[in-house]
Amino acid sequence: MTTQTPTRVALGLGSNMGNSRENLDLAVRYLDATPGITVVARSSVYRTPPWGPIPQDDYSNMCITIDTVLKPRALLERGLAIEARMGRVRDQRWGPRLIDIDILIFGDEKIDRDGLIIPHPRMSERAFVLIPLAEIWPDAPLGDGRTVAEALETCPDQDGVVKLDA
Ligand code: PH2
Ligand code: MG
Ligand code: MG
Repeated sequence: MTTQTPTRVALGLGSNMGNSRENLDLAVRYLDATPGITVVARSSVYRTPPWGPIPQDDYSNMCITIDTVLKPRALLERGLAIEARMGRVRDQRWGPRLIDIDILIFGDEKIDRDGLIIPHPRMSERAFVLIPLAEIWPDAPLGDGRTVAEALETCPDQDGVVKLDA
């Protein structure tokens, strides 16, 4: 039998519908219950102003790191299945959501294929991603030569991101 070496992966989670804290917790539990996925670390939860063109409620955002033997596409599909099982209905791009599970970093892989782009193309400008991720994996490679901690030095809009009580 061969044993595969797991890959360290960063996921970004967000919710701004229903009980956002519970939604984040449940998503982490579903991920951790997935064969081939082990949750390694979870950040604090942050209240963050909505980013993008659509006026909507504040988000709760957090990041987790996992070790996984799943391939990127299988991990994406597992995230989508968890979103669907939790009742997410997809309508507006950038719009409000019950739960969003995004693959941010997958080892040092670079992928741009059939809608799956890794590292996540917009994370280096988003305080609601970088601040929680820097808590648990400051050295994470963004794919552009910078680490998460380095990108945070120049990232805009950090003031609106507020850590919630544990
Ligand atoms: N996700 C979006 C759009 N805007 N804003 C915040 N603060 N947090 C998010 O997770 C978020 C967003 C679409 O994925
Ligand atoms: Mg997203
Ligand atoms: Mg998403």
